[in-house]
Amino acid sequence: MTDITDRHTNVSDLTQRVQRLLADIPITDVHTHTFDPAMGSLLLWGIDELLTYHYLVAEVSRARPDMDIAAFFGMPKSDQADLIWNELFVKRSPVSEACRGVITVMDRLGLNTATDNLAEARDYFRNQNIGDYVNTVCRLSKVNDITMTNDPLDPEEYVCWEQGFDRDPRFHAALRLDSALMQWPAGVPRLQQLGYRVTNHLDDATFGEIRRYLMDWRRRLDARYMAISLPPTFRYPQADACITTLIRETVLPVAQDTGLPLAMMIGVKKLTNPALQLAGDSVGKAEIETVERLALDYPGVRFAITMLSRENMHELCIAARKFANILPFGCWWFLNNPSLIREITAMRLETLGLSFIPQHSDARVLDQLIYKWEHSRDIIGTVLAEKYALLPHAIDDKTIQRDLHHLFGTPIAATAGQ
Ligand code: FIX
Ligand code: ZN
Repeated sequence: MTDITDRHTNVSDLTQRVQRLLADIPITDVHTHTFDPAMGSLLLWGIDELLTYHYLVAEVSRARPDMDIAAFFGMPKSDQADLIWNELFVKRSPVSEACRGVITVMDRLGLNTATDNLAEARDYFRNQNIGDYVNTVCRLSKVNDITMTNDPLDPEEYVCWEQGFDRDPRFHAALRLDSALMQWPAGVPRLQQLGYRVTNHLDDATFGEIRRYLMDWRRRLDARYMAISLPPTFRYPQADACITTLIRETVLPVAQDTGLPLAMMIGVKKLTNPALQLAGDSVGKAEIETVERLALDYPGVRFAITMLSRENMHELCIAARKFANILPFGCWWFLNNPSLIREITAMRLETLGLSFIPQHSDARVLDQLIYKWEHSRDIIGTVLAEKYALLPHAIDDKTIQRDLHHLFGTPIAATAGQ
């Protein structure tokens, strides 16, 4: 039995080895809001987009409670960015995770982070072309496989798919279902515009047309999975809930017939504060029994699940121990902070071994891949090293690399039956 001193040496040695090896592991990012560079202005990048990320809008609304948020949103994006920089980075120390992220990106790009203005940063980005810059971001972040969030009902995105484009092999599609199915019948007019003969009535004809929509666009996007975000009140079974009926009658049959995984992101309370727009969403504790019943009733469907409430994450680990068709993934949104990534990763390793996907970036701005993955690799690698250090036998580099490839290098679809 190694004594406490040896054990501490062992942990620090293992941590250094894991981090060294992890630095060379290509990362698969299973959920982002970035886009293939061929999709034009849908792909957000650069200092003004980084600084007007909705996480920072929420934080500047706290730094400036006197600010008229509607007037803020009416300002040019560069003025919004200047204001956020001044309030959160100059007048206050950028210690929040979202602020620190911007600092990490600027630093890794060689930009001065102690400046009181954005002139140098804007000059840097003005001189970038997106093709080379995607390569720079992928090189710095080690991400080489990026899953987008794709919505054919979005008019701007629809045009891209209709016109067609040469796809960048690093960017993969996921068919997002929210605009079609949530707040039914809000999606009906757009589905009809795309030629699907749906009506407001939840009947077999409409179900059949929605399934046709899913099958058509799964193929057109070459989608890796279907995805939907759901409120904490989502229940299955729930006889009188539109969304439960629609998922049961359309999404799950397609998942069963095609083997396409279904990613369910559960626990978001949309627009708790509508004035903050995207920054106005909040969190609520969902019912884990709903996830368990879905996994029980649909054993042939692969459910990739992430939840937004910290309390739900432990319940999800236990549910995943009961159902192998539940794949926990990521530390989503309000959980994507060092203290919680550490806690969640430890509980997952302790309850699930390596049978989960530890992180996704949820990046909305391309450059965020740099910080979201650097910050997460540091923590996840360290927690894994601590678990290795508890084993009495030596762990060689090959074993560590095998485990890291498994944790960081497999897309949701490929982890079926892992
Ligand atoms: O539903 C989602 O995909 C969420 O991740 C987003 O709606 C959210 O705004 C986000 O970007 C969180 O990180
Ligand atoms: Zn997301």
